[in-house]
Amino acid sequence: MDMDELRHAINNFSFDRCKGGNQGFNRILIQLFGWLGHGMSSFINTCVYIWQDGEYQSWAKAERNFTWERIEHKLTNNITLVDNRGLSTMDSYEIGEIYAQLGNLLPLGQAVEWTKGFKLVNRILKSEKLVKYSDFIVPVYVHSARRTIYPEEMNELENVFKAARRLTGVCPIVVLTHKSSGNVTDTEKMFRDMGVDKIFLFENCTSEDHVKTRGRHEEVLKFLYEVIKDVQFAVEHQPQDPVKESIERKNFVMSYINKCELQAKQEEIEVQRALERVRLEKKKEEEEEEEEIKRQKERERQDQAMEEELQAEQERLRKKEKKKWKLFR
Ligand SMILES: Nc1nc2c(ncn2[C@@H]2O[C@H](COP(=O)(O)OP(=O)(O)OP(=O)(O)O)[C@@H](O)[C@H]2O)c(=O)[nH]1
Ligand SMILES: [Mg+2]
Repeated sequence: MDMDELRHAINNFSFDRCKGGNQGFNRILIQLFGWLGHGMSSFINTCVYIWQDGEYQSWAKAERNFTWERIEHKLTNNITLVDNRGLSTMDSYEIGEIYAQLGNLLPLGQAVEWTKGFKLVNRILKSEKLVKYSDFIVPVYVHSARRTIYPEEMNELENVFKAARRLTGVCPIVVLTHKSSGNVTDTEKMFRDMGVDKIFLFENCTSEDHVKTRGRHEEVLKFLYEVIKDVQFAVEHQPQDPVKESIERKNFVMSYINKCELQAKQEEIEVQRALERVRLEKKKEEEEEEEEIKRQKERERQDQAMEEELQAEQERLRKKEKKKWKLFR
């Protein structure tokens, strides 16, 4: 397909044109997620700039500040890109929030919070009337090719990708940014090893560098085309019932939160137990030290008594000797 054909296919995508009809959907939400500063907002700027093919602007306010909210950027009547707050630790609170987003359980346009405890459950329950079941979410993980992935992070990411597929019905797409300055070959291989099959390489457009090149245009159009093809496949081949699936997704996310909470409580109990063990051991050591001091004192007292007894005996003998000499004189 050439670029015009790709553009035409993307522009004309509509759920109504899928075999079997729209199944209750009317919009694709391309939900970005990834580490802080890896280029999510710049990727949105790149897509909008290339799609509109006009003047460059920083629509998603990259470069100026961190993103804190899930801000939507409409591309076509049926496709919207959603910016996100970047992950900073990838702990269970951040992952729980991402799962809730991918499960379409939280509304757009609100601050992204890494809420602890059961606060996320409350936010999900409060959001029930605000989310649109007609949105079809496509998970897109944005990662800078300048940053290597550590082995423990790979395991975590693999789990996140599996959950993302389960929550959305599509395999997450990976977007590698900083293509020209990062270690693309190794980073790409790591994602392939994790089972990711759709990886797109980008040198994002920025305010300093937004030259329109054929390569950039083609990559953005191919990316968007893959998104619509994945969605079309899912809608045409998997039974879709947005309301029923929303309940299943909610159960999945709730049980994840529950499991993390139980694990956190269990860890806390184990920490308390370990502290108690250390406290008891210390107490025992102190008691033993005290006992030893007592024993030492007792030994000293006995030595002293023996010494005194010896001296008294010597004194007695000396006196006896003296008396004997007096008698002889
Ligand atoms: N050279 C180059 N710079 C990039 C690329 N992507 C992003 N940047 C720069 O990296 C910095 C962070 O990019 P953002 O797009 O703001 O990153 P983000 O993921 O939205 O980060 P936060 O919202 O801050 O969490 C900015 O200065 C961008 O200009 C890229 O592919 N190549
Ligand atoms: Mg951002």
